[in-house]
Amino acid sequence: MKIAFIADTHLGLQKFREDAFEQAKMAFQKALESADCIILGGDIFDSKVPAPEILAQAIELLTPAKARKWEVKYPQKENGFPAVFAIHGTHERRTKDTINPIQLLEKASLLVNVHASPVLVEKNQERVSIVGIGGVPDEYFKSALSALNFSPAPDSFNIFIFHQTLQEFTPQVPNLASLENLPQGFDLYLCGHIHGRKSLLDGKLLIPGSTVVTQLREEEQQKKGFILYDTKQRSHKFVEIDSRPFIYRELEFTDAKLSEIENSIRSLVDETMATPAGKCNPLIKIKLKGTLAKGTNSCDVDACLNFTGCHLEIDKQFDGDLAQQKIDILRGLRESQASVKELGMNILRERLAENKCALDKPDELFDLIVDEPKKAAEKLGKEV
Ligand SMILES: [Mn+2]
Repeated sequence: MKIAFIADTHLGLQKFREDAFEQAKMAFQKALESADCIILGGDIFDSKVPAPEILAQAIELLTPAKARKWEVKYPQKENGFPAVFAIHGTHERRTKDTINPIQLLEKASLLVNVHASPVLVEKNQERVSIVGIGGVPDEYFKSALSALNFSPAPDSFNIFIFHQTLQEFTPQVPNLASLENLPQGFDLYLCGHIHGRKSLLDGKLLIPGSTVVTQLREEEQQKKGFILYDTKQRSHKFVEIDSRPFIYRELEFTDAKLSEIENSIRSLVDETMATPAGKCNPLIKIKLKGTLAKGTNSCDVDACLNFTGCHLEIDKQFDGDLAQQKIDILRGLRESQASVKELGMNILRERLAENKCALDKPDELFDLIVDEPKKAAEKLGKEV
């Protein structure tokens, strides 16, 4: 069976909303041309409560899959669903008793949600079992895995999908689950969440990366696309999509004046633009490092820069540039929901401890406070 694995399309992404949709569309079109089924590895949406316009984008992507006559059959499930299987990502995770956007799309018969719910599919006597676990906060991944106690199905090719980082992917983050915590005995492990492409365990664990640039990090310069896996050959290939090129560069200065910085940026942009990188205008991020000359204010740098034909982002990280550091902290907080959530979670943990209130899942309470403050108040009233 040929399986297309697409992850992290981030529909509704604030900064590059058009790219997110166009590039996801291209991935879906190519997947429909070449695969017997499609698996989605979470973060289809950028937010857990997408706007109707963004839900409409997902419906537009999934409708051709619904219309297509799939050759795969579901021996254990009523037919009527397309061969599109998904888990929710960390961006789509909501509290119990609410409906996340993946569950919503399943209700519309546009996909099958395989979070903690295995599906068996069959084509030409070949049986493939697909199951997975949606994204959870990292500290709960190990306990969620042991609670759900996944095991492979007999006489099938077994696929396990997850949306999480592991010790082996990000060694700098402490206390993460590792490869050995994953359920054993599956033939293929597919992982979303990580936005750069990776292959581990001799091709048994595959990460396609996101289909769109989200954070403008150095590691996001790879070509975007998805994985096409052949269960009979046990081999895979990466299928590229025509994504907006992203170029990341660093420039280092010593006691630099404004004119020197601007000239360096200009020649770097000119040089980059001289090599045609693709159909659309490239996205260029330049990180500025080192030291500034006395009296030079880094805040003046981008005021004079105006380029056509590319999207330019400048990250100013000069030594001792306190004004810019403060701006960066504020901007980082504004742009990263996760950081704000972490701050909020820490405050909530402190308050719960002060009030000697021992809740076993403070993160669920936190989500409830965000989504449904009334219910949260009721819950707290009962617990305290
Ligand atoms: Mn993601």
